[in-house]
Amino acid sequence: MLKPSTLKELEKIVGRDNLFTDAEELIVYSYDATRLESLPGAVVRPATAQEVSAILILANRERFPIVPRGAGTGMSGGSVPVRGGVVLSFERMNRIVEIDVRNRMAVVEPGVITGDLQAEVEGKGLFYPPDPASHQFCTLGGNVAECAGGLRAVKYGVTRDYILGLEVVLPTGEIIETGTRTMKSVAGYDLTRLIVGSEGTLGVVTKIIVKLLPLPESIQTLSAFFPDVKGAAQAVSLIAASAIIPRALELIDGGALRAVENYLKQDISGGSGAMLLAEVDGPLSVSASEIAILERICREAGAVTVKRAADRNEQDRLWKIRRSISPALYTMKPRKINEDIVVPPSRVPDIIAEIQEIAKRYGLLIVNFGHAGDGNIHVNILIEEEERPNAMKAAKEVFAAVLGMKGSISGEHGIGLSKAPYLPMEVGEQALEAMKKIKRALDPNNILNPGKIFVDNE
Ligand code: 2HG
Ligand code: ZN
Repeated sequence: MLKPSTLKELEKIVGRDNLFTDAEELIVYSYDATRLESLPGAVVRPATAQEVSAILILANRERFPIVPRGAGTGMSGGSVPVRGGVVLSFERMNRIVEIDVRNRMAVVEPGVITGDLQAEVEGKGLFYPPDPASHQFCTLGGNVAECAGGLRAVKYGVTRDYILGLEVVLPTGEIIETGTRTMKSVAGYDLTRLIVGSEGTLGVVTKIIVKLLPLPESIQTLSAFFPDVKGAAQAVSLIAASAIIPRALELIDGGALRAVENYLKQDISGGSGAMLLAEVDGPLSVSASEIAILERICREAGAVTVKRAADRNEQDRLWKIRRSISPALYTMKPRKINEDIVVPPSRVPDIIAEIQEIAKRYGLLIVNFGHAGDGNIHVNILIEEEERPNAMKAAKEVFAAVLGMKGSISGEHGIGLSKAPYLPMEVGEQALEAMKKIKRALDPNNILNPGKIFVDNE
């Protein structure tokens, strides 16, 4: 519960129009895409790093939680104010401050929508590769907090690979700059990398310097349909072992295909058991020969239909299908538990087979889709509420299988609330303690996003 005097102080910092306390306003900031929810005591919309700093200093003095929030599209509960307190929303810090074409970098505020930055730099012949499926809604601040991945990670890597530097307000209120505007720098500890993916627990990001690439000359896209997911998974592991690195290689199993066909009301697959979407880019001569090789590999792995997208419209149609899977799955059953496991790409066929086995054993509907090219599979357990205990047991078995294959329990969605109980399974007690020591050193009063990553982050 926030005291009236605290609310007055907050109002002084951000102004009356940027402090929300009414229940109907607070609800909007109480959940993310996991559908986990918890009401904050207040929401503030700061406009500068100085305002953020003043809010954090107040939070330390009065000991209330601060929860930074982008667009609330997160998939692990990272922005859910599970212990109440104050949500920091970055709607007003949404400027693209600078695009430096010659040095291929941009400076943005955390509230910029990822797709807006992509479009803006593309207009200047540049390319910001990280591409979460929610790019039209999610923000760069949220992407940095969770180290978002997305469709193009297989070739281009994830958010951390494009962050040169940050402006960060530390939990105790100091404003620091990390990194540089140069391609290299080894001056001191890499605080940029520490903050990226720290899920809003170690600092509040108020400015982001991103690295850009030249826009590839051509893009070619392929869809391949298989009788079953086994063939599609086999194709993924063959492509991963080939000399080609596609810029996207997405797998969609039969269950996910049916869901998206119902949702978009179109027959996408002619009843196929799985679909692969592959995309290559680069100079035209290179992309043309690479797409032909991918086509051949898909056929060898048993694809019955393989089609190249004829033009930009056809490419957009295919990516719309892919980006609609997650929303489509929400309509299948009352509850959607989504996991985000990643295994070495050669193990994709094994993990899919193992998950199917686990689903059968527990009598659960589990669909698999995602960024199979980099081994990152979105395992979605779709349930009625009464199936939850079984779903949790099944998820734990999936994690054990993933770790047995030297994988990770989260490729891109983060630990947040939903995976906190399982983090020790992956990192072990000593690494976990090292992480907690960093947290305690930077945030001695546990002001910033408490309850996340560690089950007991006191
Ligand atoms: C995607 O790739 C997102 O579509 C969402 O990461 C995944 O809903 C999901 O499981
Ligand atoms: Zn994803």
